[in-house]
Amino acid sequence: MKTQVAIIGGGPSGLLLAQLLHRRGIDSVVLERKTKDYVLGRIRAGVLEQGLVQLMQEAGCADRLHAEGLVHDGTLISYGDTMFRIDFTEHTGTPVIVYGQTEVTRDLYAAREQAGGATEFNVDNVVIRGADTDACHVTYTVHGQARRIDCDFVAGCDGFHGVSRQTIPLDVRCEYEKVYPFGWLGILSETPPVNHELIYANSPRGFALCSMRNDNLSRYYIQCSLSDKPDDWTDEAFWQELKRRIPADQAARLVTGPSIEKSIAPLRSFVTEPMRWGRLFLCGDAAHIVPPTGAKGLNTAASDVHYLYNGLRDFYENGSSAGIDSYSQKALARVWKAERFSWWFSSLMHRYPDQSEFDLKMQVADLEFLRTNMAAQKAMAENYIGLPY
Ligand code: FAS
Ligand code: PHB
Repeated sequence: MKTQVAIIGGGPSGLLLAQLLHRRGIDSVVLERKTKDYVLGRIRAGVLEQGLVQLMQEAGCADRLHAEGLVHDGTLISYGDTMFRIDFTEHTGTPVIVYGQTEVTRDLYAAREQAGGATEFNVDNVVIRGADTDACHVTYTVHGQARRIDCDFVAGCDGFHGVSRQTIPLDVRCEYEKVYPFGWLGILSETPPVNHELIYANSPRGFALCSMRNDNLSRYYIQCSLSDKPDDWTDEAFWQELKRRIPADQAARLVTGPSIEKSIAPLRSFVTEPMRWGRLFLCGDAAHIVPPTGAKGLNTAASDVHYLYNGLRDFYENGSSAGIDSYSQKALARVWKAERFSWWFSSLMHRYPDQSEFDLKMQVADLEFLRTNMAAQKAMAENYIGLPY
């Protein structure tokens, strides 16, 4: 088989890139390790920056997003029983959209199928070969059958545990990592959200987040120990702990119910440089990871896709390699700002085992400054709604 761009990974990065390229007549093949249902079953991000919304529009996939997505003009932040609001639209003129990553991925798969795009599921043993030569190709197996795709370029959109990043030689790659001493226990429940906006809560018992997917589907998280397993937490224990971490008036109005999904995500900050090696380009979680506190994971994958899509378009339509040659530097410039914001917001909102009494005083002073200073709120809002591409 031959294609212009071989895309490893059928998550949001790979699918969005494939759809954007298709709309410009650039051919791609998507190779996905799992099944479509498995990919859609993963409950992940919930908040979309305008940049991702615009890319979905450019991809022709934004109808349902606009019909069902929830426009959020701000968010609530609480510490103890103090709660204040950051008004994104007042500070930046821009809201965010609450629309689950599962739905983004579902819309992109529907578009891929409608376009008749080639997607191979259940692929194994993916190996990217000759990325640093003019004979770039990918070999893999499907149900034990050996396959090969000859391609101009490879987009490594296969997430943190994929093969793409590992293809770049160790003496070329430079990796930066911070592992957080806690995880997020998340549940999905068919209950009305406790508030129409998100609540990020810093409490002496740890972080909590109240989010949602729609008027009767809520998403809640609590900071938990890395040694916890989802089965260690009954629904009742989760609800009781969540109530202890959010302001009393919110806890009093919390509607509880059975969890329909329960999972624990470890938190890390991670970046690999460069994001390009020859004909291989890394996109999304394959290149970087953020703690989900700032809702930057999916949204930073989107800006990578934006840079790579426009670079490949420039190459095929104008014969210029300027865009693909500057991809890594452009993408990383924005990645590091997302890493900083996610690290800062995580430091502000979580309890760390090694925090001293002084550290806790600094955290409260930081929160007080954010609550009372409009310049601080504007800076927070600009990062949260998404820095420019
Ligand atoms: P993905 O990991 O989504 O997709 C990669 C795809 O590649 C997967 O479908 C995988 O099956 C496939 N793949 C892997 N190896 C392969 C191989 N060798 N061959 C072929 N295919 C292969 N972000 C937020 O903004 N908010 C959140 O609340 C949030 N929660 C998260 C919770 C968890 C548990 C995780 C892991 C991430 C979370 N994220 C969150 C970040 C998440 O949304 C990612 O940023 C987003 O999925 C990035 O999309 P992709 O880059 O497409 O990577
Ligand atoms: C979610 O709704 O899953 C969500 C929202 C905001 C975050 C993280 C997760 O910062």
